[in-house]
Amino acid sequence: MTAADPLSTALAELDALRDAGLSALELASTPERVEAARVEFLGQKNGRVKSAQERIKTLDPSARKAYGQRFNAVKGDLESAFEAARLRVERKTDDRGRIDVTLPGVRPRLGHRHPLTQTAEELIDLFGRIGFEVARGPEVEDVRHNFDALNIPPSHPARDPLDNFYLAVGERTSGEGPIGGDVPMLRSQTSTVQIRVMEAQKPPVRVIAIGRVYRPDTVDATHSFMFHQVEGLMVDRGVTMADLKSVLRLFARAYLGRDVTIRFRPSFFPFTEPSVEVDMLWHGGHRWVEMGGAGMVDPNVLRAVGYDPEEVTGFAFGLGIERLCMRRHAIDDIRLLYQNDVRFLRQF
Ligand code: FA5
Repeated sequence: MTAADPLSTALAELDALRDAGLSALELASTPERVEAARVEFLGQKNGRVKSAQERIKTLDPSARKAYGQRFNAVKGDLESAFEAARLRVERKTDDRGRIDVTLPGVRPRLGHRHPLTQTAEELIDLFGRIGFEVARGPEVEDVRHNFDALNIPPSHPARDPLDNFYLAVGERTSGEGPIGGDVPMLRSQTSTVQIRVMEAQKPPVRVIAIGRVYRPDTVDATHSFMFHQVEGLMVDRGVTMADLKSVLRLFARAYLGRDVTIRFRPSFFPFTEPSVEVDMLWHGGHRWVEMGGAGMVDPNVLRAVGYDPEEVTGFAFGLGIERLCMRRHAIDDIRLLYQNDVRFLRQF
């Protein structure tokens, strides 16, 4: 075994000095103890830091730069720790070490709910006022609820493995045909909950479902690979497209404000006919951003859950919760909602 070289030994001792000094200062609970720790470590005459400084002279000139740098860092750390300790004990105790209970304390900073949670709660409240109850469904779904029962044919591009998070399909061999049935997946839309609700209850139905959905989308200012949707479903005798548009306009005004403009564009979803996409005029007023999709529930979907499309009709919608929250609070990048930076979160 070779002995450690003098520089390594000296650096290790500097680190040990720092640890000893920091713990002495942290443990000191009265001004006297803080002062004693200061004299021991940072004292001008015989302080341990001073001795460590002298040691540089004993080292080979080639080692002095490294030692000097480490020494300065250790000294800086101890000086900051002393300052922190001094402030901590300052005036809080009298000369016998007793705490002065009349001094103002440190106000604890209270946490609060995340803006997305606040948005979800507000949506539940707003839709609740017009008679929508809350329904829930699992985030780990099966292909039947995510696609089959929603009238999305086996060959539909929305099922592409590159656009979905399928689970446990690693052992499939080619030639097995489209992914279907019980194959588990992270749901890509909350429309799955429409099916679960209709399978479980007879009309009339008036529900919203809020939750996370997953898609391997490329992340940018308005896209994330995990986001939240609010799904709405109303099925009853005589429900029309006019009801759908009124509910969405009412909701947009209530949540986003009277001055927010929304528009409906003809679109296509396999589970609604006719279908629309709903856009909102983004903050700044220069561009439209898609808020969600909607439409009249396709008769095939109603039939598949045992409803009679001759008797009842329905509308459904699915809106992106992040984008609603962003529009409401003029947030320009979805990623801010997921970075957990308290300076951002504190504003809501
Ligand atoms: C759907 O997901 C349909 N299930 C909506 C629907 C429900 C139509 C019921 C008809 C009836 P779409 O893929 O367009 O549609 O997504 C709906 C909304 O989710 C978008 O308008 C957008 O607001 C939001 N969204 C979609 N992808 C992302 C993403 N990667 N990041 C954040 N939000 C997203």
